[in-house]
Amino acid sequence: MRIDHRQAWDLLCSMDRILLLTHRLPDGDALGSIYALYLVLKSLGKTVRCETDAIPSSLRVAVIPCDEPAFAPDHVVAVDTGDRKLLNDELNERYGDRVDLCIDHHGTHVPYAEYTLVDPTAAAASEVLFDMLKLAGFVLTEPVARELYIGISTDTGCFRYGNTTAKAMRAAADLMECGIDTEYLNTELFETKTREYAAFERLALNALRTYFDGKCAVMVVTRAMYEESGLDEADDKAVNALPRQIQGVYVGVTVKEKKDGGFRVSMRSKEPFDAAAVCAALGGGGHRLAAGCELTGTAEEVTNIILNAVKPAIEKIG
Ligand SMILES: [Mn+2]
Repeated sequence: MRIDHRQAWDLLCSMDRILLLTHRLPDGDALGSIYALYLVLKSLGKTVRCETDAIPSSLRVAVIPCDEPAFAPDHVVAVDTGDRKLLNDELNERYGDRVDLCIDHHGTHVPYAEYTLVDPTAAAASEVLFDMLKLAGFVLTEPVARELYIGISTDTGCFRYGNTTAKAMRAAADLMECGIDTEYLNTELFETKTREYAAFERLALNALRTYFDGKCAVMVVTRAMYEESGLDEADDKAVNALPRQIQGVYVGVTVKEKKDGGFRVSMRSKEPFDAAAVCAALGGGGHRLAAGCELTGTAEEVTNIILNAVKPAIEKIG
């Protein structure tokens, strides 16, 4: 059942012995929203703990001490998780059908919780939480503000993506006024690379090729690149942005060789190229300017499948 911010707050206040969950391969919003909610519930005197997947080292700045002894939860709350399938398999199996409340911002939200607070106009689940806390008159502490800022800033690409609204920026301004060090956070979140990532990026960029008069860029990332750079797979997401960054490119494609064979394809585009349509035709899906699919074959075969699939749309652009 859909509920509003006020009802979600009242519901949280009525709960205790709460387990907090978020989606697999956690990003900044997943962690910012789960930890912000953890801190808020702790400050209300509740017994609460978080269960998350492995946290990428690029998001270490978000991590707070929350090693609670395990307890059997009376209530389960999920944040930033638009579908129970996005919980990791183990958590989905154990808790997927008994989530009491989900707080989310995905327009594609597939209901699974008993109560759902979803606001697709919010840039981040952390913004939904911010709205709820503001409405409830909860006085934000610096640690809570910091987590919410991490969530909103990462889901908007540091306030650059199309989901950046004036409202999201106002929320960030309010969070700044709680005394958080945004310069430090922005440097950690958007500028700092591990040595392994820098080595991995160099190898990946060496493999980048352009096609169709420079309108399409394809970068094939092989298993050898992970081995040579020492990069953990959980930390490889940022390279997906690289092919589209080149001037004149309408569609940038990152093709990553999976551990167990096959390739994961990430497609980023610029208007008027519809990446979602191309990826849907290849058995995947996503958003208009950021989509994906999975393909099998050799790297060369997969590249050819992609080039054939993007060709008609590129020719239309002219
Ligand atoms: Mn999010």
